[in-house]
Formats: sequence, C-alpha cells, structure tokens
Amino acid sequence: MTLTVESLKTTDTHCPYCALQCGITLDPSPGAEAREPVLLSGRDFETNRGALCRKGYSAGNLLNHPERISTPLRRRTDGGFDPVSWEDALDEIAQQATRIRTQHGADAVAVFGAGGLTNEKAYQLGKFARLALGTSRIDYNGRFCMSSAAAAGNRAFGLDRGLPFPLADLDNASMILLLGSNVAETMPPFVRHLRNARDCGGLVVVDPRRSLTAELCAEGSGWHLQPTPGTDLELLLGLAHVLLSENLIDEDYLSTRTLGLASLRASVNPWWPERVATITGVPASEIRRTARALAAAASEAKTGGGPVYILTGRGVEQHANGTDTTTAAINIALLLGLPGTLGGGFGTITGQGNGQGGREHGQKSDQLPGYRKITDPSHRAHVAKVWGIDPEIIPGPGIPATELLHTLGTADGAKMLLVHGSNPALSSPDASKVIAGLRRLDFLVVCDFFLSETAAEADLVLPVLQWAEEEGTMTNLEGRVLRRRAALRPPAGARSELWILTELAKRLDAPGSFSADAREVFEELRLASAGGLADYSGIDWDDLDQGAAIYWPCPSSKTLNHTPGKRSGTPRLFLDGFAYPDALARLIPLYPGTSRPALHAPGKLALVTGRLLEHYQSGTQTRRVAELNAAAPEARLEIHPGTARAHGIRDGQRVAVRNERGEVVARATLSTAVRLDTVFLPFHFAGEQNANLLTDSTVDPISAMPEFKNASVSLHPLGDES
Ligand SMILES: Nc1nc2c(c(=O)[nH]1)N[C@H]1C(S)=C(S)[C@@H](COP(=O)(O)OP(=O)(O)OC[C@H]3O[C@@H](n4cnc5c(=O)[nH]c(N)nc54)[C@H](O)[C@@H]3O)O[C@H]1N2
Ligand SMILES: Nc1nc2c(c(=O)[nH]1)N[C@H]1C(S)=C(S)[C@@H](COP(=O)(O)OP(=O)(O)OC[C@H]3O[C@@H](n4cnc5c(=O)[nH]c(N)nc54)[C@H](O)[C@@H]3O)O[C@H]1N2
Ligand code: SF4
Ligand SMILES: [Mo]
Repeated sequence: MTLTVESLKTTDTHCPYCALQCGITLDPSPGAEAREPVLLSGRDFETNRGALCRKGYSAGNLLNHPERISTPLRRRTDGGFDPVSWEDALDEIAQQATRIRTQHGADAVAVFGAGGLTNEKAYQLGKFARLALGTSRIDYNGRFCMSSAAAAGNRAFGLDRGLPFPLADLDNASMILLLGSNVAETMPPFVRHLRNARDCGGLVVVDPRRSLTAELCAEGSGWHLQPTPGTDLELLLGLAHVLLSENLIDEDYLSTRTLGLASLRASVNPWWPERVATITGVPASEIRRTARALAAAASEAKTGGGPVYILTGRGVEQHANGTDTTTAAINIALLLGLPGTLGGGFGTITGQGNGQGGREHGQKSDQLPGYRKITDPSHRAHVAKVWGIDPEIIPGPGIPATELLHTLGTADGAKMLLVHGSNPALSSPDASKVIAGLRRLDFLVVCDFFLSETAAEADLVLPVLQWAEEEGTMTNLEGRVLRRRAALRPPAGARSELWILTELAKRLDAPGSFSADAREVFEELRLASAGGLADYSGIDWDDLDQGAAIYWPCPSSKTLNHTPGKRSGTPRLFLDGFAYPDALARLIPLYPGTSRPALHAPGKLALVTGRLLEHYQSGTQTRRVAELNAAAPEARLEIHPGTARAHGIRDGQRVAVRNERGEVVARATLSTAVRLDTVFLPFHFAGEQNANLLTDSTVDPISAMPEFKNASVSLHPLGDES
C-alpha cells in the first residue's frame, strides 16, 4: 500500500519519543521525490538546545513507512487480516462491548492506555472507560514506568512531579547522585545538563553495569558505585547511616521542614557501612566517601556553591521494593536539606513522551483527572460536575496493570480489551502469560499505526495518527506543558483517537460529552483538573502556542490579569512548603526485610533488563527504522568474560537464557561492564528475543510496579547451527 502524507508548513513541535521532549522543527520536504515528507531538525529548546538523539533524528522515517496501517483491519479465522470500513469497525466494537457487558458485567470490558498519549487522549480515554463502558478496569503502561516514583513522591512530599524544578537547574550543579538511570543512552541530550557536576568532580552514578552514563564518571569527574542488582535500598540506608552517625545532616531544615527524624534514625541504626558492603558489594569506604561528599557539597550549596541533586531512574524503581528504594533516596535528599530549596533537590526522570501528563488525568485505575482520587467523594463530585453526570455513575477503583493483563480471559478477568499506545505482548512482565490472555479474550481492539506484536493478536486494529499529524499537549519530565502540533495531513485511512472515542461513545449512548477536537478536550481538562494537585486550570492554549514555559500546578488564580507569554505556573515546587496540609515533608522509616527482592539461588545469575540507545521500548517503531535496526538488529546478552568462560560461552555465541517462566535465545557479547553475577538484556525485541518471557511479575506492594530489573536465570550455550 502506498501512503502519501502531505506536508503543510514549517512547524515547531516536539519529538514523539521520550520525556525529554526535545524541540523539533518540521519543514516541508523540498521535492516530491524526497523519500520522507518532511525535513526534521533539532530546535533550540531548554531540554535539548538543538541536539537530538538518533531516534529523534530518524522519527520522520515512520510517517510514510510502507508498513503503516492505513485502514481498519479485521482478523480472519486463518489469522490474516482484511480491511474493513470505519463504520463497520466502530459498529462491531460497540456491539461487542454491549454484548460482553450484558453477559458478564461492565468490568468484563477493560482499557489499557499509555504514557505516550497526549494529555487530551489520556483524559478522554479515562472518561470513556468510566462513562461509555462503565468499567473500573482501566490502567496503563505508566504502571510499569513511573508508579514507584509516584508513590514515593506522594508519601514523602504529598505530591508527585518527576522533576520538581526545571531541568536547566542542573546546569549549575556541583554534585549529582544518579541512581539507576542511563541517560547517556536513554536521553542523550540530558548529558549536557550533567556537565557542570562532572567538571566539579561530582557526578556519582549508581548502576550494577558500567553503563555509558557510568563511564562519564572517569577519575576526576566523579565515581561509579556498582551494587548487586536490587540492593540500592540497603545502599541508601548505608548512606543515611553515615550522614546520621557522623552528624552530617541539616538540623535546621529537618526541624522546620520535615517530620519523622526520630523514627528514621532508629530504622537506619542497623545499617552501618561494613554490613551494607556485604549485601551490596559496594566497599564501606565508597559508602562513606559518597555520604561525606554529598554532605560537603550540600553545605557549600547553602553558602553560594552550586546546587546538589539526587535523581533516580528505572534501575532503582522497577523492583518489588521500588517505592521503598525511591523513598530511601528522598530520605537522603531530606537529610541533606535539599528539596524545596534553591540549593538542590530530588527528582525522578520520567520516561515516556507524556509519562508525566499521562499519569495525571485519569488513566490510572484509582485516579480521576488532576491527580484526583477515585475513592474520594469530593473528588468524584468535582469531576462528575464537569462531566455533567451523577457521581454515582463513576465506577470505583479498578486493578493495576499486571493483574489486569495476567487475568485476561479468565473467570474473573476482562473478556474484551481496548489498547491505546502500548505493546504489552512485549513490554509486560512474564509476557507469555499476557500473550495467552490476549488469545483467550472474546474481543481485542488495538489502536496503533503499525501492526505491533499486540496488534497482531487483535480482532480489530484501528489505524491512528502519528505525532506530526495531531494537535495536543504533552507534559515533559519537568512538569512543563508543551504543544504537540500537526505539520502534516494524515493519510486518508487513519483517524485520531479523540475522534474514535467520540464515535464509540455515541454508539454506546454514553452520558456526558466527547469531542474530536484537542483544544476542546484541553479546555475541559482544565476545568476537571481545577483545584486538584495537578491543576492545569490557569494554562492557556494560546500561551502554550506562543511557546510560554508553563509548569503545573497552574491554578487559574495564578494567572489572572497575566501578561501574555509571562505565565509560568510553578517551575519550582515546594519552595513555600511541601504539599501536605502542614507543609512538612515526611521522612519514612524503611525496613528492607519486608520488601526485599528474592536472592538468587546458587548457580543462577541476576538478569537486568533495560534499554539501548537505538531502540524505543517494545521497538514497534524503531525496529522499522532501517538505520536504527542496522545499528542494533538483535538482542545481545551482555555477559562478563569470566562468567562466559565458566559457562563455556564464546563472544557471539548463541545462548539460551532460561528460568521457570521461559527462555530467550540471544547472542553473547562479552563485556566487563557487567558484574560477574549479572547479565543484561534489552527489552526491545520480539519472539525468542523477548526479554519479558523471563521477567518476574512479583509487584511492589505499594505501587504495583513489577520486578523488571532482577530475574533469576541460568545460561545454556547453544550450537551455532540451531
Ligand atoms: N533509547 C531509549 N531511550 C528511552 C527509552 C527507550 O526505550 N529507549 N524509553 C524511555 C522510557 S519510557 C524510560 S522509562 C526511560 C528509562 O530510562 P533509564 O532509567 O535510564 O533506563 P533503563 O535502561 O531501563 O535503566 C537504567 C539503568 O538501570 C540500571 N539498573 C538495573 N538494575 C539496577 C539496580 O538494581 N540498581 C541500580 N542502581 N541500577 C540498576 C541498568 O543497568 C540501566 O543502566 O528511558 C526513556 N528513553
Ligand atoms: N523487561 C522490561 N520491560 C519493560 C521495561 C524494562 O525496563 N524492562 N520498561 C517498562 C517501561 S518503563 C515502559 S514505559 C513500558 C513501555 O512499553 P510499551 O507500553 O509497550 O510502549 P511502546 O513500545 O512505546 O508501545 C507503544 C505502542 O503504541 C504505538 N503508539 C505510539 N504512539 C501512539 C499513540 O499516540 N496512540 C496509539 N494508539 N498508539 C501509539 C506504537 O506504535 C507502539 O506499538 O515497557 C515496560 N517494560
Ligand atoms: S532524547 Fe528523547 S526526546 Fe530527545 S530526540 Fe532522543 S528520543 Fe527524542
Ligand atoms: Mo517508561
């Protein structure tokens, strides 16, 4: 099939991929002969300053891609697909939803959303699930991404925003402690914001692998701590022990701005550095050195030195104790007196393009727009009023992602699923269970622009718009709201998800109103979020259009009688106090025994999964970009040469990686960057290379985040012929 995507005019927008949301300019392509419809270039924007990574540069390649879906597809009994009209496709979805709801109850229809959707799509999807389907069963892939960070931020600060300060604040930092984040591969332009700390000798990276980011910490630039996977909580308790026992804490700050020091002190007592060293493998001297350096830098920051930051990524969060570990990192920042001051702070690095906004507007099973709680009667009443419905109609809380996906098609599980912006057949833990569930469903609908591994299982696939064809807003890792703009006319057969949801709501006789117009939905989102924690009510679409830097919360009172272009919302949170009624942050005592990830049996290795520079997430998009696929065509198992020798594995040899859940086959790459007890696999690949066939679906008891980063596996070298 040939698609022609027509380019309209020069347009400033943002990258479709990660939360850095690098500024991009799209120009009409110079000639009809050009393979791509647009010229894409990096724009001077605060997060990227003109730079883009390889994924961003090549994002235009997907707009006119030959494999792009250009018509709704209906599955045949032989597994192939036939094109169907939009009318027939939408009618069938409405009929199936009605039938399944009548037969099995409203919760038999479930919805799975994503942190890549615009704010408007995320908002309307949550509303659609609750009002048009009447189901409580909606959750989203952000559960696999930001849920531990969100839970930790909420309990410590009373509010969760990835970075509670603009990214550019890092530019003057004298010291940055970066835990479980590999920004050099996952957000390359981020690295320029680490430069000053590095030049000051203050970049400290905590990662069981010597990642590209850890390599920035050459002697003189900082140092790299390389703990056993899943032991960051103990490591952080060790740092807290040094700060408290050597009295390196900010007493004034702790007494005026926090609660809980006494119980924290008691909980940290058993974690002296020598004991922590035996668990984490990080020498006691390195633990002391890190704690003392942080305290010295924090104290200088208060007398004119550069600020000090503690940042976390998925490496510490994607564990069955991810909430506690992230909380332990916040405890360190609080002991040093950093959050809510200009002397530094704590932040988590959001992942997906709209990983921040996507978690605020009602895709989460327990949440309503504006970070409201679905269980709180006053929150329900506010949203019901904006929706023009009786609060009674809004269902209660649903179930989180792993449970939702692992119960598909079972007696208690959903019988029908609608997927928007995710590829859970590849990206969810213990994925063979999810694939089996998808196949058990009565009816699966997937909205995508490519036939992802999940879409390939669907009864109906609906082709949707790509980033450069749609209007909307996104909220980046700083909590800054941005405009995504349409530069191109979409291909004839594709439709916007806002339109799809509006058409389905009509067919399902949904109460309330739905709109296909992004600005109209944004105006309603403003009202629905008003007074909530993530308050967008003062944000003006026209101001965003002019490029104003606006950070939530931005209540309408904040911007009345504003000067256009000057509204800023709240770039820096917590300067006047934390989000608890008493304005105090909470120090939380932590007890690792109760939430520690399982230790590995003798002979087993820890499998860490994560990302490569070239590929994005489940790879649906980047595996289709020739240049990226050529650079990283397959999953490679990173293994230490010593471990390889012990297993009789040569560089480049095919290896079966196994555990009780499944098997992955990948070629070995020998590298001293991984520990002897650890192997690494990226999760961007399909079929026998799907790393999630091995991951453990044990979830964090608070956030429901699965243990993506620490599965037990054994290795079996294979002959090259198979
Ligand atoms: N190229 C690329 N960029 C991306 C994405 C992508 O798929 N590809 N995805 C985007 C999204 S959604 C996200 S969430 C971000 C994620 O961005 P990151 O958090 O930077 O990515 P990961 O590779 O998942 O994990 C980071 C590091 O954690 C380490 N790690 C693993 N286990 C542990 C542990 O127990 N302790 C510690 N301290 N570290 C550990 C890994 O070795 C890895 O180097 O990236 C975003 N950017
Ligand atoms: N083992 C392991 N597993 C992981 C992780 C890990 O570190 N290790 N990380 C987890 C994390 S942090 C994340 S965020 C998830 C991400 O994993 P997924 O949720 O699978 O995310 P993507 O691969 O980005 O899937 C997006 C899909 O939606 C399509 N798409 C893109 N934009 C849109 C849109 O606007 N609308 C619609 N309808 N479709 C769209 C794309 O073509 C693609 O098929 O993976 C998680 N899984
Ligand atoms: S760093 Fe992220 S936002 Fe920037 S170009 Fe790369 S993928 Fe896009
Ligand atoms: Mo993510």
